[in-house]
Amino acid sequence: MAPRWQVGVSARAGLRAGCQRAETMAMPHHRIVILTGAGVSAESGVPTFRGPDGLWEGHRVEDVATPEAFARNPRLVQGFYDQRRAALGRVAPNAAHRALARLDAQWPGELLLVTQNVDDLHERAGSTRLIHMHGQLKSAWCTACDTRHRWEVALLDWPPCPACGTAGRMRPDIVWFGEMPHEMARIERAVMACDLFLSIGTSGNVYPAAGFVDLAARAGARTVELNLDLSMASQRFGESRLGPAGELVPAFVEDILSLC
Ligand code: BJW
Repeated sequence: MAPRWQVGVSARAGLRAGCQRAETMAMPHHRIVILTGAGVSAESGVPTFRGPDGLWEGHRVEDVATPEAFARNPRLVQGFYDQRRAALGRVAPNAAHRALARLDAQWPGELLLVTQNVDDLHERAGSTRLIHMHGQLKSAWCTACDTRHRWEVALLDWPPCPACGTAGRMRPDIVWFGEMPHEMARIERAVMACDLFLSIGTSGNVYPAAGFVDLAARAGARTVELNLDLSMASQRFGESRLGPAGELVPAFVEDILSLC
């Protein structure tokens, strides 16, 4: 399907003015918040959650990605996350991750990339202004002493916590259903203050992330969705553009940076 992207005259003028102000006054006037979901990593070979080849292999993610499922069958859940952590070594950032890293490096105003993804492809592409709101595969959380540790290896054999030494209490540092996503106060402040809210590759099924577009729109931001298909949230965006992130995101970033 052809892209449906249009930049309105006033939006263009606003962005250009923002870039100029950011340069001449050395202070950022244009604030961008980007939300990414599984679709941004799909072209790297990381499965999405709710597609036909859904990540949890026949299980609804809502049924298995819960603290209750972990309590019922910890070996199954630890093993599943161990496999996905190991699989990160076999995937690489794609053109969409690289374009967002370029935007991060070259955008003179404020920018925050909020990812729902637990892979590390944004940081490997070079993004630095980044929050992993649903946790990270390469982090483990000790529920005995409430510390988090960078983690590259398996958790299935219940290693002791590097901080408190307790064995059997390290779990994947992943936000499951019913748990509070990370850094919500900081994210909501940024969303409510942004001029441009951009959502990439997310189905809009999971809250609070799916509600950010409403917060941004209420605050007067321009809201843009880049997604393969129409999502649950499409109607709430000012603009949608349909296609693969690996094509749409570099074109979008080029457009934004060309206004500076
Ligand atoms: C492409 C593409 C390509 C494909 N290019 N695009 C009733 C109403 C409202 C809310 C609730 C409710 N009952 C319960 C809740 C809350 C609950 C919730 O939202 N439930 C829903 C099921 C209704 N949420 C929570 O519990 C959250 N916590 C919470 O709410 O705390 C309380 C709170 C209150 C107030 C403020 C703040 C907090 C926690 C949610 C945790 C989600 N965790 C997971 C982790 C799974 C573990 C794992 O990794 O294994 O996060 S679930 C899973 O879904 C994962 C993802 O980050 C998340 C979102 O999925 P995403 O990224 O959108 O992926 P898909 O697969 O759904 O979509 C991919 C999209 O890409 C598709 O649209 C494709 O078309 C597209 N695409 N290829 C571009 N090449």
